Parts: sequence; structure tokens; C-alpha cells
Amino acid sequence: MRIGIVCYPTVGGSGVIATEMAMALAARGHELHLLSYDRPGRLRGGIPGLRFHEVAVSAYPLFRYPPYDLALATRMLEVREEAKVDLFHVHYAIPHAVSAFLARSMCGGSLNFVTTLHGTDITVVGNDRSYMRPTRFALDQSDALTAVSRYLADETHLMFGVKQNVEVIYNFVDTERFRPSDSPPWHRRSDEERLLVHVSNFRPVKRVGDVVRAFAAIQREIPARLLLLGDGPDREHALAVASDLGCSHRVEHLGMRDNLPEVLPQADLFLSASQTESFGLSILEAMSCGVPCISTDVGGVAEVVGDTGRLVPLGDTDAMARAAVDLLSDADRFDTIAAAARQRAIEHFATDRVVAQYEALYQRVVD
Ligand code: GMT
Repeated sequence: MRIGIVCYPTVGGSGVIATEMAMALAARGHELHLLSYDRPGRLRGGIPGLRFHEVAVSAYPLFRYPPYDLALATRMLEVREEAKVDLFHVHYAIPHAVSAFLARSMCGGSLNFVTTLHGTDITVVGNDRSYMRPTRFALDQSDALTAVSRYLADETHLMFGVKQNVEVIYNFVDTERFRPSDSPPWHRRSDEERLLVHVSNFRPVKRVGDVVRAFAAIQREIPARLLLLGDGPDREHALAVASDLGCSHRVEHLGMRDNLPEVLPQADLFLSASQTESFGLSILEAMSCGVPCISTDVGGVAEVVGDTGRLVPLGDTDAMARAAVDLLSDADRFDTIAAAARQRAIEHFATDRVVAQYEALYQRVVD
């Protein structure tokens, strides 16, 4: 098939999944066209059958807000005409689904598009009354609509009242790239210092301050260090919490990293304190590396983690710390959970298994 994929290029999970999907589909012999306003961070070069198309937005003094949605609709039409794409798959509803509908309307109604909902496009931004009506309209106009968890599919029906069926297709992970390393776990290292990790875009919704609060309590009980990976608006706040709680010397902020598959497997535990998380792609990537996760029990996280980690109530950093100390004090249990996390990633969320579901969906739409 000839497939156009539209996404955000930033480090957020929706852009990561869209880009990984484009690369996986190209590897399976499809012709892929990836559209975004910048080259996505996860896009590796030189992949046969995959082309990147930049969406350029012209500035004009009159425009306080340059209309990206129009530029994207135009680019989608151009790519369709040049490459004869069979269908577009837009990731994150706002404004991508609306642009797809506009592109379809401009070409006489013959353009197919699938919309995948990722999370805040429904639970946070989508809820904003400035965006809700066009978004709901475009969701109902999609040829197929998918959500990355059962939780998100249910929220979409509840909050948007869409008439369309929302099919659940989970996110995936490349279990070959994200795999356990040879580095021994804490109980086989001489210093027994536990390495904890958190990866996110440091937006307020991630509550990175809570991750640091939980960590401060953990390192009072057992030798531990915290690596913070990623970057965003709450970075300074998180580091200030570490300083207030007297554990700055044990917290290291590494920023954005291209080498996540090398860094993640060195950790013993992943911490996530998000206020909401439709899926939690970083959690899955950690699981795939054999790193168990302790997270707040929000959104679709339970669907990802299953019984291979521990979930605690939102905002309860003491419970998070207790769960971490328990797990990181019992070597046998830790090894069992770490192996189960890896196994769950392979059995339920491996790339081929999930990408095949999208292929079947595309075929249905095209037929
Ligand atoms: O909302 C964000 O933080 C970014 C967003 C995105 O566009 O990357 O993340 C959402 O999509 C990811 C990929 O499907 C999910 O793993 C995240 O759980 C989801 N974020 C939230 O629901 C907060």
C-alpha cells in the first residue's frame, strides 16, 4: 500500500509511535510518506520506501497564529497527487483529523483517512471548548478511529459522544532494540545502589515533582540514584524539589537522549507519577528492557503494566516510595517481576503483532 502518516515531530509518544510505525511498515514493503512540520526525532535515515515531507507554514504579519491546519491539508493533497497514496493515517486528532477532512473535501471526497487518538487530544486539549466541536466532527468523519487503550476509547465515547466505533489498537515497542543489557541488577552489584529512572516531556501532567518526592523517600531507606531523561517546562521545578528535599546530589538530569535503548536497560526501576496517561509508552519501553515500573494508577497504565509492576493512587508519593523500597529489597521477587515485564512486552506489545493490526485495518478501509 501507499500510506501517508501525519504526526507531531516532537519527543511525545504519538510522534514516536507514528514514526516507528512508518519505519516498520516500510520494512514490511509498503511505500510510506511521513508528513510533519519538522523531521521527527525518532526517524532514522536511509530507510528504503520511506520519504519525509515537511509541512511549511508561511508567516505573514497579519497572522498572529499561522494556520498550520491549512498548510497541512494542502501538503496532504500534494502528497496524495504526487504519490497516489491509498490512505492517510493521522496521529493525534488536533488538528490533524480536521486537516484530513479538509483535504478530503478539497478533492471531491475520495481521500481515506484513519485517525489514532493518543491521549491529551481527548482528555486535555480535546476537552477545550475552542477545539471540541471541530474535533468531534472530524473524528466522526474518519474512515476508522482507533485509540491506544481501552481507557482512551471509553473516554472518547464519554467525552465526545462520537458515533463511530473506536477500535483499540495498543502502542508497541521494538523489543529487539529495547532489550535487557548485560549490566547486572542492583543485588548483583557491589555497591547495591539502585538506579531509578524517569522519562517524559516534563509537562505538568507528568508530575515530575512527585517522582522526585517519592525518590527522596526511597533514598532515605536504600542506596539509590535517580536519572531524569527528557525535558520540558517542569524541569526546573523537579530539580528545585530535589534541592528542597536534600537529594540533589543523587538526582541527575540527562535531558533528551537519542540512546534511550542503551540507557534504559541500566536502570532497576522506572517511576511514573502522571496525573493522566492514556497508555504510557515510556513505561512500555522500560518493561521491554526488563525494567519494572511503579506508576500512578491512572488512565490506561494498568492495561500496559498488568501484574508486572505496582500501581499506586495519584499523588500518593509515600505509597510509591514504599512500593519501590519493597521491590528493591527483595532480590528474588525483583528478578521475577523484571522477567515478567519483559515477557509481557514481547507477548502483547511487540511491533510486528501490533503493526499487523494496523495493516488489516488499512486493508479494510481501502476495500
Ligand atoms: O500528552 C502527552 O503527553 C503527549 C502525547 C503525545 O502526543 O505523545 O502522549 C500521549 O500519547 C502517548 C502515545 O500514544 C501515550 O503513551 C501517552 O500516555 C499519552 N499521554 C497522555 O495521555 C498524557
